[in-house]
Amino acid sequence: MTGSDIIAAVSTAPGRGGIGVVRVSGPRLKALISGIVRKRVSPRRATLADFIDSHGSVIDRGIALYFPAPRSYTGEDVLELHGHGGPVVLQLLLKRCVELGARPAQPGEFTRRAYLNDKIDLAQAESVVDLIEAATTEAARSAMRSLQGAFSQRIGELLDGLVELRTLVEAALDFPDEDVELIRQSDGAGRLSRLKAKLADVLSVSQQGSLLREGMRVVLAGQPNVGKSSLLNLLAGEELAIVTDIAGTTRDAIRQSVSIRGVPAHIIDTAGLRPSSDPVERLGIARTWAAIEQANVVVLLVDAAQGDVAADQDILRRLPAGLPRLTVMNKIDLLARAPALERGKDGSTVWLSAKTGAGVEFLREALLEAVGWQGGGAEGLFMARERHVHALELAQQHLEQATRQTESLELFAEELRAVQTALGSITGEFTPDDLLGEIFKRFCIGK
Ligand SMILES: Nc1nc2c(ncn2[C@@H]2O[C@H](COP(=O)(O)OP(=O)(O)OP(=O)(O)O)[C@@H](O)[C@H]2O)c(=O)[nH]1
Ligand SMILES: [Mg+2]
Repeated sequence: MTGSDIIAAVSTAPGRGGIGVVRVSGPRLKALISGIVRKRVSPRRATLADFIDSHGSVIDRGIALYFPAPRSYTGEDVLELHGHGGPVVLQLLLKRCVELGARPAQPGEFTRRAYLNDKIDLAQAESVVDLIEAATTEAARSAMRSLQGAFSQRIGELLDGLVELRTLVEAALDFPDEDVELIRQSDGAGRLSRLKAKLADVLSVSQQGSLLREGMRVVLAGQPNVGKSSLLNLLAGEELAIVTDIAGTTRDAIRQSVSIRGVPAHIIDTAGLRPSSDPVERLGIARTWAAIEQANVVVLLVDAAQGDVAADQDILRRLPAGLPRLTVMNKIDLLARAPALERGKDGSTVWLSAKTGAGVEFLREALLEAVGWQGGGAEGLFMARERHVHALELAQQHLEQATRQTESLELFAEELRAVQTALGSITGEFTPDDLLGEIFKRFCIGK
């Protein structure tokens, strides 16, 4: 338990609703409870009660729920007052709690206390936010899996394997005469390569999870009139952008978030790229290039009826190197050509019609492929953040460096320690003290 003060906040969304909840957490809430509710509130039972202000007038009538420490969300005493969901009523309830010794909670402070009191680890705490912010069903499901500990468990398994290896290495350092032999006998090399394989696996799943959380930024680019706005409207399922046969219709970038088989995609329709002397159009074109800089994948649209012309080649050449790209040959209805997906070295080409919708499924497939989505649904995925991906990549780098340290056992041990620090930063729980504990537990040094 942390020796913290009492915090209180309205936990339901702002605005009006059927029910509103004020949540309070802190050490010893008994006095606060009796200042608001004039009857006994039994632990973990719904108690219908009047909520009273300092003059004894009734603020609201609702349900009081009391969760004594440590069996609560935060691990401290927690009180929930379920009243009517009006902003004024809820503010009055909050004010009453503050009069009775609470202070307004900081953002995320309840979950932070849950973490500090070991109710959940850091990755789980983060997945609480991810669950609330999930933009698609798949994102919500994978956030829930992280919250239940699926991600933390995978990190835990990695740490277990690592600690075993480190224990060996530390022992070898303590008994220099036997070091190489000891590590050979205990299959040190085998352990190291299994650890690498496992880490690569977790990293790949985490990258997928991170994609689910952040979504992909897709920029539709190309010459004027090739059908970018038509394609945005098709993907969005509504007429968001103006479509005309006048070249240079779109000026401002238009953004819309859609779900592509459960993966959030932020689609950006842009001003057509061409030399222009119109100052407004030039500003629009500058924005197109700015959007391309931020993209995860760029879709170059080409009018299939005209074919891939020099202007399209110019645009292709100006795209940032290394940025995943797709080519869409649009308007196949004019050619009576069948939709198709052709995979090539420099990105796939999709033949479709933004007007009839033929071939759009191929585009969805190609987009998912371009950002490295491995498909098969989100089953088995867990929500991960860029922070986690970075930490895993760092761990991977140190593991690679460890592999190259064949000369010095000290440097090898040092790299392994760095791997552990990186992994431990994900769950926020593994400190050097824990490592010492592990070593003592497994090896009898005093023997
Ligand atoms: N036949 C046919 N016409 C299309 C197709 N897609 C777009 N068009 C037509 O092409 C014209 C231009 O379409 P837009 O979607 O406005 O093109 P854009 O690329 O956004 O053009 P700008 O905003 O000017 O850069 C319109 O008349 C559309 O109806 C298609 O697949 N088939
Ligand atoms: Mg347009």
